Amino acid sequence: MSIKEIVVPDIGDFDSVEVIEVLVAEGDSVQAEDSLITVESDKASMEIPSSESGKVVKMKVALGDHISEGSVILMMEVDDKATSTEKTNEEKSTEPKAKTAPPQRTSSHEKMAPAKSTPSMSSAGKVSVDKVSPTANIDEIRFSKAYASPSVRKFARELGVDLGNIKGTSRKGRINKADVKGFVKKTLSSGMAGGAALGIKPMPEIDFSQFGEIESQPLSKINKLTGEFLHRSWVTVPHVTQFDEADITEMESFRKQMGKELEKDGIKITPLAFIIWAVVASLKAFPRFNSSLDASGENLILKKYFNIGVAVDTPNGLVVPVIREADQKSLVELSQGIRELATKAREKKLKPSDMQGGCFTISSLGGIGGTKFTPIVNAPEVAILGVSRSKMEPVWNGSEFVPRLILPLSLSYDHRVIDGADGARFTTHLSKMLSDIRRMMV
Ligand code: CAO
Repeated sequence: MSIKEIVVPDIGDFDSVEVIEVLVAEGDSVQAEDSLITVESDKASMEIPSSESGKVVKMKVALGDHISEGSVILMMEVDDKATSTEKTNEEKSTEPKAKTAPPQRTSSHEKMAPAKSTPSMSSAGKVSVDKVSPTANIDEIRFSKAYASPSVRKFARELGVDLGNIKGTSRKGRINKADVKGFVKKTLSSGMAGGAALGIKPMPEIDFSQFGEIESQPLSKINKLTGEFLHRSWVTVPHVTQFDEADITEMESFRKQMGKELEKDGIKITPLAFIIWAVVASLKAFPRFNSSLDASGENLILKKYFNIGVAVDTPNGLVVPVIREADQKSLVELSQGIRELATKAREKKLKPSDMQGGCFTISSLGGIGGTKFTPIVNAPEVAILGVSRSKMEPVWNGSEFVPRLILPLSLSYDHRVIDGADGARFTTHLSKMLSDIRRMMV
């Protein structure tokens, strides 16, 4: 090991130019030809590459310094053995190669017209366009017009980031590496990553106030969290929704009869308790609906427990508390469980553990209205049941139309795990359970 001075090489007619970017820091490991600093004259800017590989032990320049050929940029700890091996290899090579890449020039956004692509001098001395192939979601014209150095352009391309979307924070609006990292971080946390990964351009920023009066309201914490989960499920789970309906005429008359008896004890039973019971019976008959794919997507984890999530509408947004061991609970216990969790949810008293461990979710909009809807699977669960408002309808019994109370059901499922035929079998079974409550006794 030895300590070497890394100096500014021949930079042509650049003399006493200002350091506008320091691209490495003490302690960094650097490869030969990695860019160390960017300098700028009144004509153009240029990246100065390293002539050696090693570890930066001392920086000798700082932002704003003026440097010329021969100025010391930094002190580097160099592995002499590696250098001599490299040299031997280079000598063996039949093609002569320049040891140090010439400095990389980039256009100045003020003095020079923006380059069509991003030319940089390769180590063989030839002009090469970006080494990384263009990414689908990069607008090449905006990318080329962006004010950034070749290394920042390369970095952005590697991440698939369109520099045209970034506002530079360096002098004169130049985009630096930190700006690219900040943009990626912001994009990931705003849930835009799914779109970028799919090659979808970000939503344009529109000033809606130009069309009329507006009010900006921040999303609640629950809105943001739920939005992230739903977005992930929407883009990663291939959804199919199976519609069906159940004749709940008998179930409703039984519920009303029971309701009267239980009213004096302050207990109220809604259709949802029956639906949870029927869902559990259907999960037992179709165990694949009570499963999750593991993170690798290669194995199906079948669950032997029956924890049912119930979507609850609260003033702050949608939450999904879980009724544990629903298979062990009576209708009254299920009703009390729903009420307790819904109250806790609306009073913001749910604990994280109240929302974990679900196997299957029910989203009931029956108390509100609507005919059908397509719920989004609460991944990693593989299916969700949407329940809409029941309605009295004329049903043909073979000889005449009779009034029957019909409950609309919408089952969305993960098509990677559940086939269409099984989707239809599940809702048929569920409908049968709800239509004939004598089955509850069996
Ligand atoms: N058809 C007709 N009436 C229904 C019904 C249905 N499918 N489901 C419930 N009702 C009735 C109830 O019987 C009750 O009527 P009464 O007061 O006359 O007895 C009334 O509607 C209100 O019920 P409820 O909504 O208070 O109770 P619930 O047990 O049905 O539901 C809960 C509880 C917490 C699920 C519900 O309040 C809720 O928050 N629903 C919204 C869920 C949601 O936002 N889903 C969308 C998620 S996005 O996928």
